[in-house]
Amino acid sequence: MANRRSVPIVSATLALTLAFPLNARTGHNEVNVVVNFGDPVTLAGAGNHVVVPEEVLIDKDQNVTFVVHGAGHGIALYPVSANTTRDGIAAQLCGHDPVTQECTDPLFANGDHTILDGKGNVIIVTGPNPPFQRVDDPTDRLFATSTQVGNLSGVFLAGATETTAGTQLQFRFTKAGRYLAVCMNRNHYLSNWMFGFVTVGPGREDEPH
Ligand SMILES: [Cu+2]
Repeated sequence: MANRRSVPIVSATLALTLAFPLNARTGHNEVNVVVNFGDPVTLAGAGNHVVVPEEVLIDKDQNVTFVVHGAGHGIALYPVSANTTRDGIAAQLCGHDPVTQECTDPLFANGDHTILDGKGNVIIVTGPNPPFQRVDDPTDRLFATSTQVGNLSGVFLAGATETTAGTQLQFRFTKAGRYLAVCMNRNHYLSNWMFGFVTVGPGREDEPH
């Protein structure tokens, strides 16, 4: 469902990005790709717990701006192997009812889960909740917005509402590779599959001549 929904939004986002390159350095060709963290139309419920688009492709040294929609989201970013797929990650998360698309195990999100990439490398170990209130494994992670310190879980990001813009976080990808962006909300990620990928190409200077 998210795939179908993402198509027109990607087009609109790219059009906006190209129409308004807000960069004070004239002559500097800045590319900024928007990834919506939370569905920008459906602002509540499981339908909000998606990353739109689920896949983006950029060149090295380009930016991704994560724009947060709806409530309860935290963003964490991990490098993964190039052969890591959406299906491969989803197969390690809560199984979904084929009709309702809902997680069939209400206890799943609080369990201890280990997420592997396509090569079998350990990417995320969640530990159980309690005490781990977030999807919050710092190992090899590039950044996290809502990490737990001691017993205090980090606050989630302010998302866009009908009338208010949400948090906009920009990350500059300086190394080629494939990256997994997950929601740090255990229910959103582990139960509702709220994750997406950024693939970073080698960049022009690295291309063979
Ligand atoms: Cu979320």
